[in-house]
Amino acid sequence: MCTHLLTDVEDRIVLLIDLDYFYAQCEEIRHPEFRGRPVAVCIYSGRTENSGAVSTANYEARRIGIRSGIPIIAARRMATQDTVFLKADLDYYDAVSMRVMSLLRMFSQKMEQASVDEAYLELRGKSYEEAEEIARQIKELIRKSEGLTCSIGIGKNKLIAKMASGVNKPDGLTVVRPEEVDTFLLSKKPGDLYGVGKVTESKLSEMGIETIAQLRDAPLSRLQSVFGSSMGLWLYNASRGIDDSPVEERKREQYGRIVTLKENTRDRDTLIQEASRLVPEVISMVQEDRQQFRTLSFIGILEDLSIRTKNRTLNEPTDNAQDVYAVLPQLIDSFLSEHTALIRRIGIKVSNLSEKKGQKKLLDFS
Ligand code: DCP
Ligand code: MG
Ligand code: MG
Repeated sequence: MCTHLLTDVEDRIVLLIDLDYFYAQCEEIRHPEFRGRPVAVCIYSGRTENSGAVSTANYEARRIGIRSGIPIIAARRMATQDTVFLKADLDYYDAVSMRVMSLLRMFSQKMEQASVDEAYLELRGKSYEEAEEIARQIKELIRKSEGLTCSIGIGKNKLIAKMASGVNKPDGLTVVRPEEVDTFLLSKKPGDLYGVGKVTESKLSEMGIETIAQLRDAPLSRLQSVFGSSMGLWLYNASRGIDDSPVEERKREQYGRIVTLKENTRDRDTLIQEASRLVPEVISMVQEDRQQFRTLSFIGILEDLSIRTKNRTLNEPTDNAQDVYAVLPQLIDSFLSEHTALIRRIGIKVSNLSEKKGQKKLLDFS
């Protein structure tokens, strides 16, 4: 069965699905009255009324200069009268994200979630026409079930798919066939290669490399002497559209869930009760992935938004909810004895994972 290893890379098609202006689009869904107005979703640091940063903005807001990463104060200066400023509701966006990701999983066994709003899917044995049709179905499904638009890029590898997804945002669908890769890349700048940051870009520029064509002319040895052997090789390959990195689910290191409390509190019973409510969901994720954990953490986010954690490592790995219920009150007690501030959000997390052996799913035998 290893004969297909060599053809692996050639016969695959990669899709990158990225949700458009994700946090802001989530807000437009539950507040249709905001549609058409500039919307900025902000993470407030809490220090002063407007301290913090914009985490994302809808396209109306981007048109007036409001975008991810800028200080809220700067965004307020650019804002028109009808601009809406909202506090980020990460629990809500996470829940939407999880639902979208499970929809995407239906389209391929090979999926890699790359961030809260994007994932790579790998298709095999399909034509580019078929891949494009699948992309349309994905867009339709996400729109029907969640009301969200996304942009999809299709290419022969992750690099090309990711770059293609950015071409026609929002609600884009861009296919770059293997024979189009050269034209596509030569129309871009080195800084457009996904993975080239500002530092690399300016180093390249110092070397006199301003275009992809010039990057291709640079000898591998020169790139490696400036950027190190692996980054040098990556640049050499990327400028030629070569990227062999596999689409694979990143190994999870933890499972967890966080909620915002109805009101800030230090009440032991309330904390135990609210934390216990998170247990079934976390445990079912662990069990579904056939994992076990040894470490359990109670997370408390205090009034000033600082995050504090109490951990307990068990002697034996487990995937059992009862073990969690047994330890939680002790963790909460020691948390309360160490921190005097009111608690605003709480969470539980399990980590120190290992695979649960001996129970295979039917699928594994096929
Ligand atoms: N995000 C953030 N801070 C940043 C960048 C992003 O909090 N500096 C969050 C908010 C975004 C989400 O991550 O909604 C996804 O990031 P994207 O880069 O995909 O940006 P958007 O989905 O917001 O916009 P686009 O339509 O360009 O994909
Ligand atoms: Mg996005
Ligand atoms: Mg994204």
